[in-house]
Amino acid sequence: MDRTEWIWMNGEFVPWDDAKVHVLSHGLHYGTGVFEGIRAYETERGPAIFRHREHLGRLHKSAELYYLEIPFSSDQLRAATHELIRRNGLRSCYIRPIAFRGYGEMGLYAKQAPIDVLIAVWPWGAYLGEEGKRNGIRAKVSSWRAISADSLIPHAKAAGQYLNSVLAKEESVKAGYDEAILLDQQGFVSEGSGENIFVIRDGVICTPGHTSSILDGISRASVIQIARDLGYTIEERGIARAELYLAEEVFLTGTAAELVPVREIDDHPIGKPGEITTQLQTRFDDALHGRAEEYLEWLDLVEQPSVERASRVTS
Ligand code: PPE
Repeated sequence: MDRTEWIWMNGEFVPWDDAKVHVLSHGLHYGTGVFEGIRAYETERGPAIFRHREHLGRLHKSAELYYLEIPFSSDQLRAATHELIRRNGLRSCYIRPIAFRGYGEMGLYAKQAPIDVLIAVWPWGAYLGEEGKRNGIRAKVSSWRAISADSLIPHAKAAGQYLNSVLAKEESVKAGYDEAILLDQQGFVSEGSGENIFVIRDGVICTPGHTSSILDGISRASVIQIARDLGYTIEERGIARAELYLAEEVFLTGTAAELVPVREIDDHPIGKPGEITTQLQTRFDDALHGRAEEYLEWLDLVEQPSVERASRVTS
């Protein structure tokens, strides 16, 4: 992991090595935390954060679902993130805000333990590899089912829930694949270990809906909008396992992964990245990097200090 200089922690900027928590932090023991994965991209007008407000909104909603109160507003977290990117001198980066129950009380009803909030930023390359992004990845349907909505909350991006993703990912990598695809409790397709999934059949772009234990992905929503704007039909529906093998094209979306084609599932070839996948990938990439006029509103520009202001601050 690439280190940066500063981390924002509970309202203060602290050096990377000093950003520490107590070993008896509640979140470490019980997974009681919620987090986000966000990316900032280099654009002509400086670093810009993709759908920043939506990510911060989801962070607060995830917290609420688990009865955690984040002691900072989205506006405060947004301003802190901007300043953090400026201080670290980054032009593009991954952004990881996390809020978790901290140190102060043990046991499951630990209302005396405060909520710690921190934001870290670091450069993070292609999540499933550059080669995977270009030529597609090989995936395996996991023997682990996705967490069900009657045990945990797939709509929340909560730390403890990721044990499910970790099991699936470990299994797929150990078996020689790049990524895992999880089925939901009914045996329908849910999502990747850290990505939403899209399956193209007869030219129609299909993706599992909200009742299939998915995270309501922000990349997913963006790609759906882009596809609709290009005139494609999108169906949110239950997807049978065999449809993965019968699909013309399959791809994954996520903040870390961006848009990644899938070229093989359970040793069934899907083929090299197809026409629709490639078109959506290019368009999505343009949106991320501020090259698509109609999606500029998705970008939260990190204002850079003007040369005048910067010199005033240093003098
Ligand atoms: N499903 C899961 C389970 C998931 O973790 C992610 C993001 C998505 C779908 C896609 O959501 P969105 O990023 O809003 O489009 N996974 C994050 C964590 C990756 C990690 O290894 O950490 C991410 O992509 O940042």
